[in-house]
Amino acid sequence: ARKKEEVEAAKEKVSLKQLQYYRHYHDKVPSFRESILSAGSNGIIAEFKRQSPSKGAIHAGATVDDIIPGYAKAGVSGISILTDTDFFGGHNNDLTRGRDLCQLPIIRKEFIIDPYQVYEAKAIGASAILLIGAILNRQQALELASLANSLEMEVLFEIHDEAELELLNSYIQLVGINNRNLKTFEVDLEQSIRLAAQLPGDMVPIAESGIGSAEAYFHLRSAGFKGFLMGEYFMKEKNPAAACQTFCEKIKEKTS
Ligand code: IGP
Repeated sequence: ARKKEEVEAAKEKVSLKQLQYYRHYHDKVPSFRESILSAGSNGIIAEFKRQSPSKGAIHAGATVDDIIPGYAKAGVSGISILTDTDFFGGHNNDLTRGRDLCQLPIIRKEFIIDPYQVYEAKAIGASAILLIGAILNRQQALELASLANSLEMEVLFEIHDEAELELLNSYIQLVGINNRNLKTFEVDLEQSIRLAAQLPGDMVPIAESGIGSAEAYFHLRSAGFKGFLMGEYFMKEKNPAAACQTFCEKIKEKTS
């Protein structure tokens, strides 16, 4: 309900028409699908996150300028940037700045419930939007995902249980399985692996949350996951980009 009010206020401030004059609205953006599936890609999607409801402050005062170029240099496959302010301390400007600082695909991490937010994602420079199964019905999922595709953005659709498989549609390119139970905040990789086995074959499976070791990464990878969304493990460090670099090097060593 709070998000609904926030979106209504945003619409009053910046009309749909005005969004089309944003610098990035007509940009051709890089594809997550291509980046993740390309040869030699490590599939890591590094997240920029200052705080979260489960952890509180993770890296208060972090700036995109300090971190995103380093994530890119480390060799990740993509970037995730939170734009939700109330829960995650993020801003639309964080994403726009990120777009200017690297060539990687960027996902807009936001609680999307309204088409306006999809246009907004395009205007600030996103390659893809996150849609969260737990807060959408089938009709909304279809409407928002097809709109994203028509604006040449991809869709990462997040699910956390079998029932939410029903919400998937043909406008979804990437399916995120959240390892973290949003009610208990517990992380269970095995539950995600069981769920991944039931996905339609053409959707790229992404493991989300709680990944904090090379062992967990390889375990998920050998179970068929192609993408790995990692936030806190990097962001909790004083130098997140350096932590990301170290992790990517470790992965590379063990892969070859
Ligand atoms: C990253 P972690 O545990 O590595 O910081 O998790 C990401 O998966 C998590 O931030 C996330 C999220 C979300 C955030 C997953 N789904 C939905 C906001 C909204």
